[in-house]
Order: sequence, then structure tokens, then C-alpha cells
Amino acid sequence: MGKKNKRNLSAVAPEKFTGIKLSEPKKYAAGMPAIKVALNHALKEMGLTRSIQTLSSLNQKNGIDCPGCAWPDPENRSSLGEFCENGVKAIAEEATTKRVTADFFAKHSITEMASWSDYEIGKSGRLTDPMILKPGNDHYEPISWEDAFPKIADSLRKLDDPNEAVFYASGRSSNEAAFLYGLFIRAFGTNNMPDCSNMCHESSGVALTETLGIGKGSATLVDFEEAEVIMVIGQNPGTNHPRMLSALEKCKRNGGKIIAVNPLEEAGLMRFKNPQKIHGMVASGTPITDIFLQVKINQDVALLKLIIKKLAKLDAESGDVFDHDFIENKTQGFHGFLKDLACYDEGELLELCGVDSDNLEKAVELLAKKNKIIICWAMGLTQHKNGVDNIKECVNLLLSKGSIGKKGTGTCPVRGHSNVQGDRTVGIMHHISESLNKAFEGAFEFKPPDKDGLDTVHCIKAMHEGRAKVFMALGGNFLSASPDTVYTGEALQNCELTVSISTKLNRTHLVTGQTSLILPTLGRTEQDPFHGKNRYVTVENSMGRVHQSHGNLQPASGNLKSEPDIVTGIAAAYFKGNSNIDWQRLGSDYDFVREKISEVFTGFDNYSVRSKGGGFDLPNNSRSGDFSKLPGGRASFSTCNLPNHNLTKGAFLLMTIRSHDQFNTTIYGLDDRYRGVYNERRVVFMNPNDAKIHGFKKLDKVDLVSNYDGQERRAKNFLVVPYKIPQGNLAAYFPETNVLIPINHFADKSNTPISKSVEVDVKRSNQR
Ligand SMILES: Nc1nc2c(c(=O)[nH]1)N[C@H]1C(S)=C(S)[C@@H](COP(=O)(O)OP(=O)(O)OC[C@H]3O[C@@H](n4cnc5c(=O)[nH]c(N)nc54)[C@H](O)[C@@H]3O)O[C@H]1N2
Ligand SMILES: Nc1nc2c(c(=O)[nH]1)N[C@H]1C(S)=C(S)[C@@H](COP(=O)(O)OP(=O)(O)OC[C@H]3O[C@@H](n4cnc5c(=O)[nH]c(N)nc54)[C@H](O)[C@@H]3O)O[C@H]1N2
Ligand code: SF4
Ligand SMILES: [Mo]
Repeated sequence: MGKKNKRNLSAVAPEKFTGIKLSEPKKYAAGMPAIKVALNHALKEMGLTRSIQTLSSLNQKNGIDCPGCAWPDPENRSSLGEFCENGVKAIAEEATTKRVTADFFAKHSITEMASWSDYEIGKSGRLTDPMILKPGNDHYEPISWEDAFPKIADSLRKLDDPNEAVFYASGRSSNEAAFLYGLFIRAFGTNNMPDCSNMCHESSGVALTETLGIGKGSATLVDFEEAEVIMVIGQNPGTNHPRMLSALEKCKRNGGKIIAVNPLEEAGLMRFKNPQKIHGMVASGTPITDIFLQVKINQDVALLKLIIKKLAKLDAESGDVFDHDFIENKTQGFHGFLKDLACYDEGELLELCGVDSDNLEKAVELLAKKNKIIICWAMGLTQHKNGVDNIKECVNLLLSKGSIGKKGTGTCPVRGHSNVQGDRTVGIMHHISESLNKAFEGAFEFKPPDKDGLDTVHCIKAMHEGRAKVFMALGGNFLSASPDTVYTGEALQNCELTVSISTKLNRTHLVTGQTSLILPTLGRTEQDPFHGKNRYVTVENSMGRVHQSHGNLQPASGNLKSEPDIVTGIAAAYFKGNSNIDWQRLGSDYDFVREKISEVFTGFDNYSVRSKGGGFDLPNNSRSGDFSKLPGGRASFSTCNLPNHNLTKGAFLLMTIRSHDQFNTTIYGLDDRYRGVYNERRVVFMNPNDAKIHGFKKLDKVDLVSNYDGQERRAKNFLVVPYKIPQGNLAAYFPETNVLIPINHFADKSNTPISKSVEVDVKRSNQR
């Protein structure tokens, strides 16, 4: 294929306004409005019958596992429905009755569709048939499954080296699909397995593995009920993990206290009206946060250092603030940590983090007295240059209090995609592990590659530089989710072939390699019949519990295949019988897949049976307080530096965050109800004093401009919304702002893009 067929479509979504309306930010989350909005979405997308069919089974034991976030289900499930507004939106988005058929593609060219907003693209409906975009063409056309698989296999075979292919994964696939995908990729001969985790909780995985010996959290829902203090840092649960509010509410009813650390006073952190409880609906709801610490963007290390420093002072007086037995017997590095802490000045730390000193004292007083502490966090901590250190500093606090490996305590990185943790557990991982390679070799009689593969950022660079030529994705929307949209668009368009296994149309299908294939797949909500039996899949939630998910709807089209069918179909076409692996059986018999998973990974014994009902917990050394496998046999304190932001004069730090009406790049609607913004996504939240200093008024039109490594990047057309956010900080939504995020700036060790601390200038926009 020649360069003449290289595509050159704009990767950036149209930068148009949609007609903003503003109101006061809300003071509580959920309640009646949430039910109303959820029902509206459900009825509009799915109609009444499908709404009842899906929602009555949603998150019930052996029902449909919610395809939204990874928050776990409680043991006793509410008869009023065990789901939230955003769970309903996720279901409605998948179970919609709208269809993207072959006719749709005949009518709309990729050039035309690229001029639509992400909202419009997503609302087109479910993909129904495999489609191919041939070199030089502007329209996709149908292709049969029988032709699609060999086409992909041929392209893979033509590569000079297996490392010229990259295989992305998003976190919505089942354990079965992810395991088969990882198996095929290894058997094919590469570890190039970038996944959405690289942009998400990778920093948590790295920090927790280094300090506690497991890259997952330790706290469970039962611990939430028993905790005396829960800190929620860098997370917006009211929008992104709404049922976490029920768990926080339970903690409070049992006498626990909540400390929230966030640059924004998110509605869900403040007050919760539990829609599953009558009292929640009629009364004014439960106040959630007891102490709010309005930290400046990326100054959590400064804040945590200040808190621990103050605790150390109190401990020096009384001797009972830190858990000295625990520190002595279970940890290492404490004295070095304290020595380093002594070098910091309290006044300077306070100034850096910018929190109110009275609230800070209250938090210190509370933490001094209590020992059962859980720390929860999400993207507010992970997506910074020092993302790994942010989490290590949280671990320092927990270790000093002995708050690990005991009831009511622990770490709680709150995962995003509903099965992102499971996908990682069953082998989506670009780093090699010798023991894992041996296990794969034992179970399947082949030698997996023994070199590390590329993660998301490095795959993009490899494609951009022509070192990678085939891109495949099991779910997700790689283009819009990745940093540096223009650069990533060029990278994808440099490829010979791009392949997406997807449920819905997205921008990655439009900005493609010379040839592009869309392979439409079944979603969670749908039946997956084989020989008259409905197959089920399994998933792992954010707290390490594995359980089943059973779809119950008729598939969106008769021409869909399940993810395991597709992955093994590609594998069978590639190996043409020259493989020790029985791809055909693996693609059809999920019990057999689960048997194989349990051969390769520990903790999955008797997998199919134990995953019924509430499911089973995977082993977790941190939960049981066993650090014997760590170097020195102990958990580690870490000394972390403060982040270094030398902003140029007048520049801001921008965090790119989610509105209440989106799931990552899937835009459910144009409202951000809790923050009081309606019918518009192109807004930038700015402190009113900053607005005054820079001469901006409410709804002034501006561009956001970043300048890294001598290159200017511009996100055009945003409306200034004065908001309660620390001075010097800004917030705007992703993915509109991804054009600003420089590909070469990512977290140390985890390589997670710096999506929450991008240095930008705000410039008056030229558009009238
Ligand atoms: N409805 C819905 N649910 C989702 C998703 C979705 O898009 N929509 N996405 C899913 C996924 S994949 C993920 S990873 C999670 C994401 O869940 P979150 O991490 O809650 O999502 P973000 O909107 O990125 O919000 C980050 C929060 O951190 C705060 N923050 C930003 N920077 C800092 C900082 O430097 N310090 C502190 N302390 N706070 C900071 C922001 O103000 C915001 O409240 O949600 C999952 N659930
Ligand atoms: N600036 C900025 N960028 C970010 C973030 C941020 O906070 N700021 N957050 C990052 C984070 S935390 C994450 S996790 C990534 C998300 O990155 P991705 O996971 O790549 O993005 P999603 O938007 O979740 O992917 C949505 C697409 O997945 C497909 N899909 C949905 N369900 C299924 C299914 O069941 N099977 C298959 N095969 N396909 C399905 C649909 O086609 C849909 O269009 O984005 C990251 N990017
Ligand atoms: S909290 Fe998450 S998993 Fe639970 S219903 Fe809501 S979106 Fe779904
Ligand atoms: Mo995520």
C-alpha cells in the first residue's frame, strides 16, 4: 500500500457552541431529579419494554452487570433497583433501538461524519454489520465475517515483525474476551497491549505494587461500613461512581466521618438523597462530607505531607497517634520518611495546597484520634506527572496509622470501566512477567514473547513514527480518549490497517488507517446464544470480586458476534490450524475458557461455579496484611518530592474532567446538572477573581492554549464560567480538551498522560 492512500481527516471534533444555559450549582446529588433524568434516557433510547427487561435485571445476582463504572454491588440488593442514574444511562446507550446499518454508511461518508460532534456520532445507534473502509474510499461498505478475519490475518502476516502491531483494550470487555485477546496477542508474538488503564489507574497500580505488593485496593464494602474515617481524594463519586454515595452514607450512619479533598465542591460529595430509600427521597438527604479541603490542583502531596507532619508532632507528645506496633512489625522506611518530612516547612506546605487552615486542623484532629481509615481516590490523583507519588503519599498516611490489612481500613482506588480491573487480572498487560509467561506456556504449549511491549503513549509514538502499522482495538475510542488528539490522529492515519471491535460508532472509526474495519459486537445487555444455550461472561469489580453477567435482550442485529467469537475468529484465520491452541473450542465454550484462566492465574479455582450469585473474592495480600512477598517482607514508606510547576506568568493549571452526562468519550447529553451547566460542553470553569484579573466576564469566548516543547496546541471556543475553584486553576471537559495534552508529558513510572495538570493560557477567542 502506498503513501498516496494515507488519510488526512481532521481528528478534532467540531468546535461549535450548542446554546448554554446556566444555573446555580446543585447542593446535593441523586434524589428525584436523578430518577427523572434516568427514566427519560431509558424511555427515549430503549422504550418501555426493553427498559423494564434490562433494569429489572441490572446488578441483580446473575443478572446484567452494569456496564458503567466498576463500583461493587452490596451483598443484600435493594428491591427498588440496585443502580444509579448513570448506570441507567449506560444501559440505555447500549440497549438503544437506533441502528447504524450498512445503509447508514452508504448514506454518510466518513468526511461527513467527522464533522459531527461526539454526541451526534454516539447517538447514531448500535453497529449492526461488519464494515470495511477500503484505501482511498470515503464510505464504509459491508464485508462478511468470513472475509473480514482473513483480511486482518493477512495484514498481520505481512508485517516484518509482530511488534509492528499494537492491540488496544478498553475496560468493558469480559474476563473471557480479555483473556482470549491477551492469549492471541502473545501467541502472535508481541506484548504491545496498551489499554485504557494506561490513561487511568496505572499510577495506582505502580504505587500500590511497590509499597504494598499488589496493584489493587484492599478495602471492601464491609470495611466502608466499619471505617471511622473515609478520605475521598481526587474523585467525584456523585457523577462517576454514584452508588459509592450509599456506601459513604452507611459509614456515616455508623458514626464514621468523611473528609473530601478536591479543588471543586462536587455536589455528590456534599449531600446525598438516596433514591433507594424512602427517607432519602422525602427528606433533605444525608450530608456526606464532614470536612472539605479545597486543595489546589496537584498539591495533594503538599497537603498530605502537612497532615502527616502535624500528626507526627501530636504523636511526639502523646505516643499514640501513629500505630507504632504496626510500623515496627509490618513496615520499613518510616524513620527515613520522618526525617525527610522534617525538611518541609508547614507554612510553605499550607500555602502550596491552599486549604483552609481551620478545616485542616479539624482533619488532623480527627485523623489523630481514629485508626480505622480508608482512602479512596481516582483520576484527581493519578493523571499528573507525579501521579505515582500522589498515591504513595496516601499509603504513607495509612501505614503510619496502621490502617492497612485490618477491618474498616485500607486503600480504595476506585476503578473506572466496569471490568478494567478484571481485564488486567486476566492478562492485558504490556509488561512481561516471567511467572505469567511460564503459566501461559504450561497451559497452551507456546512461548510468549519475553520483551516488554508498548503502553498507550508509546504505541501512539510508534504508529506516528511508522514503527507500528496495524492497530486493533477491543472496545474503547482510542482517538478521543488519548492525549494530543492531532498527533494521535496522525498516528492512526499512518497505519496500514486499523480494526475496531465495537458496539457503537465513534471517532476512532472515522480517523483511520489506509484500510479500516469495524467489527460489531454484542454488549453486556444482550443474549449470547450458542447451541441453544445462553452463554454468560464474568467480570471483576473494583474490590476484586469476580462474578457472572447474563445478558437478556435480543441482540441489536443478527449479524453481531460476541467478543470471544471475534478474537478467536481472527486467531483461527491467522494460525490456519498451525497452533497448539484450540481457538474454535475457546471461541464457543466459555466454561473451557474459564478453566484455562484458572490454569494460568491463581485464585480462580472452580471458576464457573464460584462466580455464580454474589461471586468470589480474588486473593489480596494487602487486605490480609501479608507483606511477606515484598522486598524485606514489609510494606514500604516512600519519600516523595513536591511537584514542580513553574508556570509562566498568567498561565493556569487545567484539569480535564467528566461532566455528569458522559461516560468517557460517550456523550449521553449536554448537561452537567450538578455544576449548573446546561446544553453546552465547551465551558471553562474559572475562579471569579482570576476572571476579573484577566478581564474576562461570564460567558466570554476564549481559546485554551498549551505550549509544551516549543509547540503550541489550541482548543478553540470555550465559554468562561465563573466558579468556586482555587485561583490559578481551571477545569474543562475531556475529550474536548485532549488536543491540549502533550504526548511527551506523562507520569513518572506509570506513563499516564498529565490530563489533570495541563499548563494553559486563556486567550480571547476570535469567533464572534
Ligand atoms: N458517569 C460516568 N461514570 C464514570 C465515567 C464517566 O465518564 N462518566 N468514567 C469512568 C472512568 S473510566 C473513570 S477512570 C472514573 C473517573 O472518575 P473520577 O476520577 O471521579 O473522574 P474525573 O471527572 O476525571 O474527576 C476527577 C475529580 O478529581 C478532582 N481533581 C482533579 N485534579 C485534582 C487534584 O489535583 N487533586 C485532587 N484532590 N482532586 C483533583 C476533580 O475536581 C474531580 O472531582 O469514572 C468512571 N465512571
Ligand atoms: N483528557 C482526558 N483524557 C482522558 C481521561 C481524562 O480524565 N481526561 N480519562 C482517561 C480514562 S480514565 C480512560 S479509562 C480512557 C477511556 O478510554 P476508552 O476506554 O478508550 O474510551 P470509552 O469512551 O470508554 O470507549 C467508548 C467506546 O467503547 C465501545 N464499547 C462500549 N461498550 C463496549 C463493549 O461492550 N464491547 C466493545 N468491544 N466495545 C464497547 C463503544 O464503541 C464506545 O464508543 O480515557 C482517558 N482519557
Ligand atoms: S454506581 Fe456504577 S456500576 Fe453501579 S449502577 Fe451506577 S454506574 Fe453502574
Ligand atoms: Mo478510567
